[in-house]
Amino acid sequence: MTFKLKVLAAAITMGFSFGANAAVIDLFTQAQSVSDLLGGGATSTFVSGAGIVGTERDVSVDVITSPIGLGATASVGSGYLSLNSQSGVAGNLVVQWDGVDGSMALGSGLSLDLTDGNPIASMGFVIRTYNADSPFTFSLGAYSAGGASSVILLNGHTTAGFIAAGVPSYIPLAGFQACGFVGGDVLGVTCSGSVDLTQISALELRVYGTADLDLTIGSASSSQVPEPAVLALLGSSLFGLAAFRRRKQD
Ligand SMILES: [Ca+2]
Ligand SMILES: [Ca+2]
Repeated sequence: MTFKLKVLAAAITMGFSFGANAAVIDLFTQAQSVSDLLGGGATSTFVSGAGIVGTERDVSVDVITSPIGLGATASVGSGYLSLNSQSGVAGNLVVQWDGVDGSMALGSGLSLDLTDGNPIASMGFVIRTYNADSPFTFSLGAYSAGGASSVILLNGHTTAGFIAAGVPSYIPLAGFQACGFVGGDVLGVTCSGSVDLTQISALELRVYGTADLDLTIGSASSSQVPEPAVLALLGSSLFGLAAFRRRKQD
């Protein structure tokens, strides 16, 4: 048995296929690679170019468990974000879209309307995992002015080999407003203040890997999702809560 941890598999495709309106986060076409070994903290790189909201993508890898001398590598290109870990290695991956700061400190350089002018209830992310051979959890955090934030932590889906269509995880935008929610694949929604989804200053994806994880994720955007499609596709307790909250507001 090889202990290679390929995190080539966490393909995050956020909502592309449902409508024309979309706030593109990252097409994952600008190549980037970062490798880390145990000790010495995380290793990070910063890449700028077209197809990245706020121009710059910050990526760090932090190996937390490893036999001597082995490590993990995150790479981006051809529409995918991947993480490859060597034998027995477990590591965490962080991807930030926070404008040009050249730092893994969380900046505030975005001015992003995740709704793209649409009702929050009609928008969401679809995060597709194309390959994940070990358990992992991941979070998506949205930040806005004044220290407001909302972070959704989810269980990732494992796959038996590479799945060409990907295995989707759905994150309705309204989920960021469902502070305290736990249910389904959602392990928690942690809020500080009231995040303004129309004025996002930073987005952050975190992947918490376990040993021998190979993960691949696809390109990322927030897109319009027709409600019947949402109901049919999601049917999740998270969306149910979002719909409940919306009815209360009406
Ligand atoms: Ca940055
Ligand atoms: Ca940063």
